[in-house]
Amino acid sequence: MVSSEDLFRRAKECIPGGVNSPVRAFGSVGMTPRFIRKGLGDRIWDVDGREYIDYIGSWGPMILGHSHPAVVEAVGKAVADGLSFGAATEREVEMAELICSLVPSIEMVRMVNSGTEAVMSAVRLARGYTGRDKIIKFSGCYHGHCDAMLVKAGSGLMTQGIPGSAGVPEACSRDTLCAVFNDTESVEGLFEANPGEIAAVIVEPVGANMGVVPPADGFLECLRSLCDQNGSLLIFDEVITGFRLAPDGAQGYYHVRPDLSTFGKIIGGGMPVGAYGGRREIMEHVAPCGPVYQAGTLSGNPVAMAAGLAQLRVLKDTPDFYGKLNGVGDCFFGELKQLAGQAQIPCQVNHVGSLGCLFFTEQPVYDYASAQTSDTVRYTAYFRHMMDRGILLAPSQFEAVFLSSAHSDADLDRTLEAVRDFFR
Ligand code: KE4
Repeated sequence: MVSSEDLFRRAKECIPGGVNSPVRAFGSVGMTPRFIRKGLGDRIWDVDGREYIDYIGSWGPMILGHSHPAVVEAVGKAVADGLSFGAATEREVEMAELICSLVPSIEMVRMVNSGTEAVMSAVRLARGYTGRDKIIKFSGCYHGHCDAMLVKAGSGLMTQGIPGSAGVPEACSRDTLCAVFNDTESVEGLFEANPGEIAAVIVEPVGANMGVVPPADGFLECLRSLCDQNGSLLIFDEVITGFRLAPDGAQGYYHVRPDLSTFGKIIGGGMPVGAYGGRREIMEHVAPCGPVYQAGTLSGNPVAMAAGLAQLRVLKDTPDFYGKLNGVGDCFFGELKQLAGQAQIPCQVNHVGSLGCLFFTEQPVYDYASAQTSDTVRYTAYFRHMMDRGILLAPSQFEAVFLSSAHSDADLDRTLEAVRDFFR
């Protein structure tokens, strides 16, 4: 039987860092990464035969758990008819119609292959539509790895402590301005210093790449009015929050309507899918009907569409899906918060619905700087403690716990018991 250690050793010979995405390397927890063989429901198995309750959930897509029967069946049927044609298919129309029907701010949507591509395209569209170059983002928010967004990003970049990235020309990041999440004055200041030059503000409506950081009351509303006052577009990066917090994502959950939204993860059902969309008069600037170019060989791939459609239809057709899942999240993270409050170790719990995390710091976490006060050595001890008990969390303090409808009460209770053990 091959081991994770064997595979990691081989992988490092032919894949940078032995992984196809940095966070998978378990670098910040100083361990050999687990190579996964199988997932079913809320469980995954590594090649070494170990079983885990999975809270990574592929970083968000597995909101129904692994290998949901409706998704597996849909993919099987789609594959039988061919994997890709480089031509339009009915499923792309069905996916676009479904997203437009679920998200009121979306009148038109374009499929791409990742969240990064969705953000890159939405930023280009905002620039093309407004004729302006500057973009405001927020420190600690991660929007994928397109050059313009690798400025004080969250997720892997935060874990590695890299403020930006090598290889990004200053010319590409010069027009990306960084504000402070939950600090409206920092945004106002950037607008005042760059009058008439801001194409868009892009924000994760719930920060989930510096750990989980909810928006302060009024923060999203303030971004909306600042964009309106300055003729700039508001872009909600809903790659994580889209179809997780509500049928219409964080924009529905918080009742703030962006001009453009980006999606990924859940809309692919585990397959590589991203999307960006918004008002018709903006989206009609996208080629071939407008001057903003964007394209993709596998965009709207029929197999990926089948997986995404199957997942979105289960979410849409399951009575009170979000009320139930968000309720499970409130209970689970509420109990976690209680344990944290009783613990001798300084820690905080932030959550929104089924998305949350435990920070090892004594101060409340409400932005990038406060998240960085977390004790990552303590987090590593926590991660290893949980893993030893068959519970797989994110191998980084600056990621999220993703709950799914497949997480059983028994598994959630077992997880909380393991947390109690850690705090003893
Ligand atoms: P992808 O290109 O990885 O599909 O999406 C980029 C992206 C865009 N926007 C948000 C809010 C995101 O969270 C992401 C990607 N999320 C990380 C997890 N925090 C992906 C995990 C990884 O990089 O391996």
